[in-house]
Amino acid sequence: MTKDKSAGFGTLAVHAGQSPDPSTGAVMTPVYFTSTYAQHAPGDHQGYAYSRTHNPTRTALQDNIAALEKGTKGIAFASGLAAVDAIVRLLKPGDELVSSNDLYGGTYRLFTKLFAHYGIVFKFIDLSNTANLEEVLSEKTKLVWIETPSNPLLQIIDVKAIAAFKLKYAFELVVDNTFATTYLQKPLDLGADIVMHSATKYLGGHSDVVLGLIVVNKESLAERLFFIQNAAGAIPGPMDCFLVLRGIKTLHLRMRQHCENAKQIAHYLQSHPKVEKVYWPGLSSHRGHGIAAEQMKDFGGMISFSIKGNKESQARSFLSKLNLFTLAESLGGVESLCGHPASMTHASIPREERIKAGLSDSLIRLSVGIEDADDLVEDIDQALSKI
Ligand code: P1T
Repeated sequence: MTKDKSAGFGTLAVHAGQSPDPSTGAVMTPVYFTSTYAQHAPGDHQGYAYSRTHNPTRTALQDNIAALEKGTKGIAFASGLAAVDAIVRLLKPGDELVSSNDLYGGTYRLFTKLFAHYGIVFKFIDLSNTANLEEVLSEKTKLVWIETPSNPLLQIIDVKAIAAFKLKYAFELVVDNTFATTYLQKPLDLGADIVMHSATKYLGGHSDVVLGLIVVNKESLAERLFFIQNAAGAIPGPMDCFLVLRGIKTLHLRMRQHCENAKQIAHYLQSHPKVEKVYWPGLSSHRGHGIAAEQMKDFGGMISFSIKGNKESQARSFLSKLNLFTLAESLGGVESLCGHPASMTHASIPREERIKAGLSDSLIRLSVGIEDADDLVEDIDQALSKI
């Protein structure tokens, strides 16, 4: 059996970065609950001196995600936002970051409410039309930030087309791969420089851990990000690393079911007379369907939709009638969740910005789990029948 990078996704998901523990033979990576390590003489140790800098459980996770994303280095953080924070720390005052205008509210808040105070300039534009990028790029642009599919409107951004602008402008392209996951999409292969994950979502997969991951394939970026990881110290604990390592082992199996269930629900919603609009890139009516089919293996488990009449009260009423879908923040767990982005995950974006970007008060977001699709459709059907 090969465990090298040529192995298939499932093989890498289960094995990459991991081998039986040499001291005991433990098949699962031990959870190294230690803050420090004995040294033979000052500075003479086995590669581990202090757990903010290195921890073997974290190393296994970092090597695992690097292999899956086809990068050279993985760097783990205490949360998805801590990973975003580390990437923006690559910038200095006066630098510009251009971002797509549909993105997780917490990322927007970190950009505009924290980093903007340090003189970094943020520009938010619609990047589902990549031609818009030309208008804002300059020699000051150091990062271009995209989510594809985006949160919560499931916009698709053409990663290769954005990467092509790097021939003319010197920026690093960051792809937040949280919604697609490394199973469905490989941003580094498409020309991105930095891939970022809220591993809290599909990678962990069981809604029991908060963690962030970054993968790069350039040594210079890896060095700077490892420096930030150690110098700023927003590291995940070993138990959290273990939980994400364990989650990733079944990522491919779970994602297939998430995608299949989402497909059934999206088609059901699309044909329902009370439904106004369905946002799921697998529908041929979706604006980004063609690009999604090219750059993704399948279309993912996230769906947003609106109800005819476009009233917030209807959205709230629908959400209150669901039984199987739990009303909650977050996504990507085995269980189905539902949410109201305007008042929940994206409430930190000013309403007028949200509306401009197309995120209405009536939008409903579903994180489709791996339960039986028929049961999920039945739940949505009974909730729609009551409004
Ligand atoms: O929650 P945390 O692990 O810090 O990750 C932040 C984050 C980053 N990027 C994307 C695309 C995300 O969706 C998130 C977190 N999102 C939610 C909690 C949510 O319900 O949308």
